[in-house]
Amino acid sequence: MIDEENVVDPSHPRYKSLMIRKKVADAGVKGMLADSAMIAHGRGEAYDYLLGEQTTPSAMEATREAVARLVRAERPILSLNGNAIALAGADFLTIASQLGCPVEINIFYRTPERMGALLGHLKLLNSKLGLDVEILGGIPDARIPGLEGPRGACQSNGIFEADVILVPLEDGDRCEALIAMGKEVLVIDLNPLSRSSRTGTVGIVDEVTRVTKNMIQMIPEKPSVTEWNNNNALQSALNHIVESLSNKFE
Ligand code: PTJ
Repeated sequence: MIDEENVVDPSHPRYKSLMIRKKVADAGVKGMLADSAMIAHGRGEAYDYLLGEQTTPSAMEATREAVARLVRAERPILSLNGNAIALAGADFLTIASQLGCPVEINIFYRTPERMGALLGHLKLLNSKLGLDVEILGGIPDARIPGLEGPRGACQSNGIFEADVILVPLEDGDRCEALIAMGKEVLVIDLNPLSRSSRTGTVGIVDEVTRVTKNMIQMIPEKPSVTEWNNNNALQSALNHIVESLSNKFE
């Protein structure tokens, strides 16, 4: 499967999933991630397994709705944590460039070392891709009200002032705090039962690397915002899991 040099055999039936896991492992070695990053990833993998490791129709609809809201926004922003950057940093920069908005590194377990590694990684990707996306988060000068400690730190010209915010793999507290600030919060989380999925304006129940690829395709289409019912969308995701489990051994 993965040998001692961390090389994945492409013939393995779960090659894609193992390659995604390898991205997390490699970023951990570079000091970009929280100690619990692989546990969080494993939780996501379990839900993805139950979803069939595919974008369900309801996740595609939620992605379209999130894109519509980002396109409509006056001050959109992508809030990126360690796992999101490890898994899809280049795609998030591409999305920010398409939308003409900044990204902001906003991490739960904030240390100067991790911030430095994440900023360095995104700057490198920016130049490799030939992009000039503004990367915020390094010099926080504002606080998300109600969030204690370093995780509430943000930039006034970024997350603090944004009207629509994309938050992949977010923790429930911050999602709630951002909603309380009056923002539209677009969540990417494989767990349809998580507080983030349930609290967000739009919950996309899908794997982050598939979501970013879909968003890059959809942004030029400029979809329209609908009357979004987040509970219905989350229920569809749960129904998909239940139906696929009940058909398993038929
Ligand atoms: O970089 P930091 O310090 O901000 O820390 C990031 C983590 C992810 C470690 C931190 O926010 C955390 O502990 O998150 P939680 O509370 O474990 O929540 C992560 C959520 O993301 C869980 O509900 C997982 O199911 C989901 N998830 C994990 N991997 C993926 C995912 N959702 C989409 N795509 C994934 N690849």
